[in-house]
Amino acid sequence: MTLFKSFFKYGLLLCLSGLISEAYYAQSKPTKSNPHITKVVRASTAPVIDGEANDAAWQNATEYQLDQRWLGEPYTPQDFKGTFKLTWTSRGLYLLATITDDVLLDTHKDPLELYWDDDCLEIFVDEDNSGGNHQYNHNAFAYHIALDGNIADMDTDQQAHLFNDDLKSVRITTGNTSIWEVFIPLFKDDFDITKENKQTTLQKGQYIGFALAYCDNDYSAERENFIGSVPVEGEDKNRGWIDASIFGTLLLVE
Ligand SMILES: [Ca+2]
Ligand SMILES: [Ca+2]
Ligand SMILES: [Ca+2]
Ligand SMILES: [Ca+2]
Repeated sequence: MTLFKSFFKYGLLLCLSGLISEAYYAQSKPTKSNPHITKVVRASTAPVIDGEANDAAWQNATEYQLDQRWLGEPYTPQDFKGTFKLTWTSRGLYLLATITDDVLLDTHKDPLELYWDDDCLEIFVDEDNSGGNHQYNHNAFAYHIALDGNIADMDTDQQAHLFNDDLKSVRITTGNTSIWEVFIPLFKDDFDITKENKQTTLQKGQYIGFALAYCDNDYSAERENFIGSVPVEGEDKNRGWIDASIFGTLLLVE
């Protein structure tokens, strides 16, 4: 076979395999623009939410970096460093975040006042991975978990409310390192804070919109950094609280 023929043959093969995988991907990929897909493996035993990372489910779970600077100046690893792991059961998502932060600051004692300017872990979740606006609706949620354990987000009345009865979170801090272990139930966009809401039963093959972030403030009036888990295109990267299209996508697998 001449060199030309061999190039032609393998080029054609590569092209065909590309088309096949493209067709498969098109069939299964989510419709929103952010292509950042993370496979999350099911836990055979759900982690105990106690701030201890010794659960079997966490031992082999992939660790991801929390390293996308959405707001603020460049920072050092002493100022902030974050990693996280995810797993799931039919009941919901489980998160283990390990955060190094040199100064823990909780200036606003009212949990509904400027909670994003205190140190907090922020969990973005979009049950059906639809993307789109969620500022004052429940197309998606942006749960802010404060150092005192309060969990706040905006509701349809355009006011902040507590979601302490929905998620379960425990933080244990040793030195400069905090472990946040969180159970995150999923709710559809007809969620009504005044009613009992039915949790979604999670299934293999399901896509979920998800991002994680940390608001780091050490000594300022407003947060110094906001560091997320997914890259956000464009100048304005503080869009997660409004636009679920910037979230990444989780794919639930066995
Ligand atoms: Ca645990
Ligand atoms: Ca810090
Ligand atoms: Ca949605
Ligand atoms: Ca801090």
